[in-house]
Amino acid sequence: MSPSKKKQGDVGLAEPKTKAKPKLDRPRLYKVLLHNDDYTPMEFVVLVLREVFAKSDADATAIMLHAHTHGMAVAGVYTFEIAETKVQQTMALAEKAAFPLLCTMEPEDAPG
Ligand code: TYC
Repeated sequence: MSPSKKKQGDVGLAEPKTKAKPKLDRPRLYKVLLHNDDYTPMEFVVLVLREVFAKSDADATAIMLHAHTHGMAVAGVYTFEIAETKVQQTMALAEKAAFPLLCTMEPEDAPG
């Protein structure tokens, strides 16, 4: 029998289980967070924000001060793999310098 000949009740006659979507969903985005601590120097946090997150000196300083004052700050918002890489790069720099700087990521609120 040819593969196209399907008997009644065969899955070939069923409605598709999922309907084709007219548009692709946008990729989910992730916030990369820098957490405050009492030991990492401010200059080091600014350096990380400049080198890993490509921030200007002014933006890096503002983000660092936000983390220093409020406990944490959003360093940037990225797709999953970019966010993951930036977390790893930040933690590698902090570990190499023996500072306890903590960097994590979390999903952005799903779009309405
Ligand atoms: N609180 C640190 C200090 O006073 C500086 C700092 C800022 C550390 C932001 C971490 O994410 C951070 N040296």
